Formats: sequence, C-alpha cells, structure tokens
Amino acid sequence: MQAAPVDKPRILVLASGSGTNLQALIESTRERDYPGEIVAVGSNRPQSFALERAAQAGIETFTVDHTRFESREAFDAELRRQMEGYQPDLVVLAGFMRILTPELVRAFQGRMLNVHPSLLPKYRGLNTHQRAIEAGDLVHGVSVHFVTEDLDGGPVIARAEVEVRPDDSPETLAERVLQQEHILYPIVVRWFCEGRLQLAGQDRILFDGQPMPTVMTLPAS
Ligand code: NHR
Ligand code: GAR
Repeated sequence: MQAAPVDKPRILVLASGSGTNLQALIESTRERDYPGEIVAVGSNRPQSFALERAAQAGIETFTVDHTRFESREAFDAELRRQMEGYQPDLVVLAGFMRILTPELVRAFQGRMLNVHPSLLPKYRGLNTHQRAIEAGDLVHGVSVHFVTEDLDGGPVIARAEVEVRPDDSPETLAERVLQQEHILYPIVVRWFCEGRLQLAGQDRILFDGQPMPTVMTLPAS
C-alpha cells in the first residue's frame, strides 16, 4: 500500500545577487524524496541573476523593486503581500540585501532563515570579510540563523569555519566562505524541512525538541 501523499513544506527564497546559494538549494531539493519544495524566488533587484537561475529551474519568480517605493514600510508591505501569496512554510534569505521591518519579520517569525558571511556573533552587517581581515582574525566563516527583528542577531543554528590566509583579500576570502555556505545552508534547510528545528521565543533553538547546548560548527578543513 502506498502512503498517503503529504504536503511538503513550501520554501520561498529571497535573493538580491548572483544566487549561488539559491543554486545550491535548488540542487539539494532535487535529491530524491527531498522533504520540501522551492515554490518561488523573489528579489528586490530586477537584474538579480538569482531570478534567471530560478526561471531556468522552472520555479516561479517575482520582483519587488525597492527603488520604486517611498519608504521601507511601503516596500515591505508589498513584499509581504507577494510572499504571502505563495503560502510559504519557510522563507530562506540567500544573499538578500534589504533590512526587513519588524512587521514583516514577525509575520514569518520562526519560519525565516538567513545565511550570514561571518562567525556570528562577530561582524553583523556588511563588509564582513574586510572586517575579519582588518581585525587580523585567523579564522572566519559563515553562520545560518533564524531571522528575528534584531539584525543578524537571531539565534545561530550552525556555522562553518574558514581559515584566513596571510595573502587573502576580501574577495579571495569571500570565495572560500561562499563554498562553505553552499555546503552548510542546504544542510540546515533540510533540517528545517524535516521538522527538526524550532525557534523558541526570540533566542532559543530546539533541535529534535531539545535545546541546543552549543552552536554546531564545522571546523576549517
Ligand atoms: N532583516 C531583519 N529584520 N533581521 C535580519 O537578521 C536580517 C534582515 C534582512 C536581511 C541579511 C543580512 C546579512 O546577512 C538580513 C538579515 C542587508 C543589510 C543592509 O545593511 C544588513 C544585513 C543583512 C542584509 N542593507 C542595506 C539596507 O539599507 C542595503 C545594502 C544594499 O542594498 O547593498 O537595507 O548580512
Ligand atoms: C553570500 O556570501 C551571502 O552570505 C551574503 O551575500 C552573498 C550572496 O551570494 N549575504 C549578505 O551579505 C547579506 N547581507 P549569492 O547571491 O551568490 O548566494
């Protein structure tokens, strides 16, 4: 007898840039019996290559161009309206470059993840690779966290480390961090789709129903 079909979690990805993280997620969700489905990709930039990657994969796309809105609130209201049309169970920020208002974040609280290119809590915000180099850090990396109203401050689910080389520029370092993002993000997204990850309150994570004792961190190879 065949098991009754169960609706898979509906994933909505938001991206602003080249979309290599989106590509890694598309490939991951193509694995046999993947427990989720990317239903749409949205961008604030009409020229984002992420939109082309999505179209190429047969995924619906939408654009809400932030330059056409008078305020962050007006932009977010339209973004939220479009997002809700896809009834996502999970929203994945993949190189999304607009800070989201508390109202939008609350609407998807516990259902929104971000990949951030630093070992949080170090270096919230932008230009993380340059800041790590300038600080003389020997180890840098990437974090995946639940999105809360606190910018890059939501609880961290997992991280991957990257060694900083003496001759690194922000660009060479970014490239190696990006490779780790492509490994780490699909793992965490899968955990969410399998129902293993929960946000409890604003700052606690449950993994398989248990509080996480430490942030899982893949060491630099
Ligand atoms: N929104 C909330 N509320 N909370 C978070 O944790 C968020 C968020 C929106 C985006 C991604 C984040 C990152 O990983 C993210 C996390 C953009 C900026 C930024 O300063 C900062 C952090 C992140 C994304 N954006 C400028 C702005 O005025 C615009 C920069 C640009 O367009 O290039 O929105 O780093
Ligand atoms: C990634 O490194 C991601 O961590 C970073 O932008 C890059 C997007 O690459 N995100 C941010 O800086 C968010 N502020 P991609 O478009 O190729 O996935």
